[in-house]
Amino acid sequence: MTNKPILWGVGTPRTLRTHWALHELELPYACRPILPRSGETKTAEYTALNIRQKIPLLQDEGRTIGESAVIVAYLAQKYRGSKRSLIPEGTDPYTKWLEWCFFIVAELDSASLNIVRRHGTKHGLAHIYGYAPEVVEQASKYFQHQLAFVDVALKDGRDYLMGDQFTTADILLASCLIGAVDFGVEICDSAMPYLERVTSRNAYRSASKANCTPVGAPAVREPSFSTEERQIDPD
Ligand SMILES: N[C@@H](CCC(=O)N[C@@H](CS)C(=O)NCC(=O)O)C(=O)O
Repeated sequence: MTNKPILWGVGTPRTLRTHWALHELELPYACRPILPRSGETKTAEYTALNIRQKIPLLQDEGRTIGESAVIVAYLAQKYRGSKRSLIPEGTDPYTKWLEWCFFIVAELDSASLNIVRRHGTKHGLAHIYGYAPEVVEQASKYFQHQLAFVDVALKDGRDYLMGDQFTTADILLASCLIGAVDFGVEICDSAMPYLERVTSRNAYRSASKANCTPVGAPAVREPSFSTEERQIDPD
């Protein structure tokens, strides 16, 4: 029995967010590397933990926490004030951070990129949700329109969304920018150097490795294929 947090899920930008936060905070954890659309989110064992049958999911000190943005916010809150704090102090910075987090999840992810991903063919899921090129085009434009607000912020020369401090808002934003590049949606000028800056962090690199799909994993796997626990010790 382990007292370390257990993170369920690998292989998607949403799971990457949660690995990244754990690596930023240098927290040892165990990973159950299950994949989406593999059958593994639908097993009885996993459904008992997460009735929504989605990854990522974090188990920590008796808590079971779903939703990638919530998991990273939970970790940030739990380890706030530490050397590697991922959440700003003070009511005004906290409120601004919260605004960025909700904006990114609602506008950049749910209202646009997720639609591009579901209905597009470039690394997308059109084979499951249906091919809808006009919808993809509109959602891409909407993403770019919303990203203009990020552009205005980054153009003042700040390193991170909250200024000098790297926070979970950057983890959320970077995961969306990575997704956009992957799906062929153009990102604004200031986003490129920002993305290079945040993805050159050691924690990003090690989290990306931890988030890798197990080598040789077939698209549809037997429930028992990969549910062995991987122990991860961020350096
Ligand atoms: N809003 C959720 C979305 C989670 C989600 O949709 N996860 C997908 C993979 S990206 C999933 O687990 N799908 C279940 C499956 O396909 O088996 C979050 O951010 O955590």
